[in-house]
Amino acid sequence: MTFSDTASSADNIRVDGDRLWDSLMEMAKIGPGIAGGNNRQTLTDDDAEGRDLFRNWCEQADMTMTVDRMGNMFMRHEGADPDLDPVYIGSHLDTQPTGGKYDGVLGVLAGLEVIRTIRDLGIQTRRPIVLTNWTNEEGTRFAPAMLASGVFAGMHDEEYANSRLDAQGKSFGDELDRIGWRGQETPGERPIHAMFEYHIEQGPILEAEKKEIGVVTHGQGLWWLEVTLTGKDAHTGSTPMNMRVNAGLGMARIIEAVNRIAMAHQPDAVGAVGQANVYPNSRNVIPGKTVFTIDFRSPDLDKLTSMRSQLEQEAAEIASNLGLGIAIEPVGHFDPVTFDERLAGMVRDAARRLGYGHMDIVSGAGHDACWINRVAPTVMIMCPCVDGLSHNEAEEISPEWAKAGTDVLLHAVLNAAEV
Ligand code: HGY
Ligand code: MN
Ligand code: MN
Ligand code: MN
Repeated sequence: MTFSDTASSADNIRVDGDRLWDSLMEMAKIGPGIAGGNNRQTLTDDDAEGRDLFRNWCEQADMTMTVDRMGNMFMRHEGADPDLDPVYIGSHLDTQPTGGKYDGVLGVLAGLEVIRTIRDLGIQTRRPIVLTNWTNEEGTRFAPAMLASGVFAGMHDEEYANSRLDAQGKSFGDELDRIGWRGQETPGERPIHAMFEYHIEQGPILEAEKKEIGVVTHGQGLWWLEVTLTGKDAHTGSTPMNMRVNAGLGMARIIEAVNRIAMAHQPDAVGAVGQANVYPNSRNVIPGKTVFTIDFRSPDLDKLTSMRSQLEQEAAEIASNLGLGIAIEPVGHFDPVTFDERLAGMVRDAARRLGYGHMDIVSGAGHDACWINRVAPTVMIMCPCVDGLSHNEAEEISPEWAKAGTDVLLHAVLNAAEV
């Protein structure tokens, strides 16, 4: 029975919300955090264990797996016409060190629930459906974020990706080989008919507006700038204030400048420093070196560019005034994203038919879909999260929210797989 045969009664097709929630809780047991969330960082043994569980679940649903040279996992559910370009769904299984249970994981396991539901109902879609787990979306262990989907979309080459180092000096390539998840397929050699990524909002808008569904029409652009300040280690007690070359003071002034510049570019601009290292990091040594990463974002390309150039100018002045050496290296970037309006219409139509409150929204966070959007029609679906909190172990969603977005994903995918 194909989906179009059931179109008249399709509106009452729903996913199994309990089965979805059980899968989320099962996956959350792998790489647990210390405060109820997850620490399942990319290419760790925990990531490998999560990949194995995901693969087992997909194989139980008769899906066939292909892995590319970046470790991206592609689980295929066959369609009536196997020669047609597939519809892609999915997200990422890797988490922040102090991440939640749903960032990325919801999109992967909701995609699995869509396939499980299609199989339970005996529906055969015209097009195949491919469920993906993209390697290293977070970019916290190996910068930049969305590294492997970026290689897939032709934004980074494999040599660059494999050379990225973590804080212990281990490379992406060595770690991918160590956990045994480097496949054979050349990244990007896969025609995509349409890509849907379902993800928690990671912000406060949907909950505040009491909408179950966010139809993501745009995504913020991003600059990650790694700053290295070089001063001089010296004794904090015996060195006169006018003789200090204090890299810590320089970092403090630049962090304040990041905040001030973002505030000056409101309403749609953000900036922060989340990662910082002070050397030698000893209580009684004036820091001779600091290394920290600036994160600027805006949906407005001009604002994004203006924040970066204003910061670089101010940072150079701050360094010069303090006698510090300065180096600024871009370690992550993507322009603001406009997603596919035809696919967004399918999401709105599904939410409307299913009776879920929905609104258009701009994604504050970056996602693999931001890169895939460059090589295929792509859209995102979002669900609210409690207090808009994410990248925090207390990240929380409700089972009802999880199910609502998965119902919408199911219907949007069934629609896209027929055209
Ligand atoms: O940084 C981001 O926006 C994503 O969570 N990697
Ligand atoms: Mn994510
Ligand atoms: Mn994230
Ligand atoms: Mn650019």
